[in-house]
Amino acid sequence: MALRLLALQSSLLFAFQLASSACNSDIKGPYPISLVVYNSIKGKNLTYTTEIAYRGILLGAMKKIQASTSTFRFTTKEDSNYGPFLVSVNGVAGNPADHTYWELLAKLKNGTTIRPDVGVGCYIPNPHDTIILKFRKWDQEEDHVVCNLLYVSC
Ligand code: B12
Ligand SMILES: *[C@@H]1O[C@H](CO)[C@@H](O)[C@H](O)[C@H]1NC(C)=O
Ligand SMILES: *[C@@H]1O[C@H](CO)[C@@H](O)[C@H](O)[C@H]1NC(C)=O
Repeated sequence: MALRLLALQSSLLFAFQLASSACNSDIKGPYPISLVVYNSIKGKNLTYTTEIAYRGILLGAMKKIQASTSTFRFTTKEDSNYGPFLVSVNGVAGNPADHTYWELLAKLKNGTTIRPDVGVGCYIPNPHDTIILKFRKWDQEEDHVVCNLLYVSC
């Protein structure tokens, strides 16, 4: 009887350990990303690094950087269709009259730079991504080509 109880107890314990280890392996830790503020008009870059939650959104990482340093500030404007639109970074604001805006780019681990097809509230950086916020004009000759291609494909 005692032996049977012991056997039951140990098999229960085993099942518990199995279940808890399966759960633990589902919990994935935060991972590092970098953020480069690339001001192509003033020609100066600023780089920040932070840890982003597993599959966390870029906006969360940007808020985290903003909270931890006095040298990164940004503002957004809520768009009813697409969520937060990045308006200004470090006091430099995009302006429809000047055709300027902050472009969102991501340099992947393999070196390829992509232009995400969603904004900061939807983009989920990959581990070790370098996010590039690039102040630029949207009516530059090359822009038209790049933008049109991207918009057509989405
Ligand atoms: C023109 C345009 C822009 C212009 C808008 C400036 C202007 N005043 O014209 C510029 C070049 C600034 C732009 C930028 C971006 N855009 Co854009 N844009 C468009 C486009 C082609 C037309 C929008 C439009 O004029 N609609 C007509 C007007 C009357 O309606 P509206 O509601 O007033 O339009 C405003 C919003 O669309 C807003 N807007 C434009 N793009 C974006 C993107 C985001 C994330 C937000 C929140 C708002 C927003 O600006 C418009 C003018 O004020 C659409 C695609 C389409 N054909 O609809 C993509 C589109 C809206 N853009 C898109 C994206 C992804 C971006 C960028 C994130 C690209 C990038 N990687 O940098 C950036 C925004 C970065 C940031 N700072 O937050 C996506 C949004 C998808 C999504 N679910 O998030 C779309 C749908 C294209 C696509 N790839 O599928 N964009
Ligand atoms: C700024 O960053 C961009 C994007 O990573 C890069 O192409 C450019 O050479 C950098 N400029 C300077 C001055 O470091
Ligand atoms: C890098 O990875 C992206 C996405 O996984 C892929 O689309 C791209 O072709 C890759 N580039 C290179 C140079 O391998």
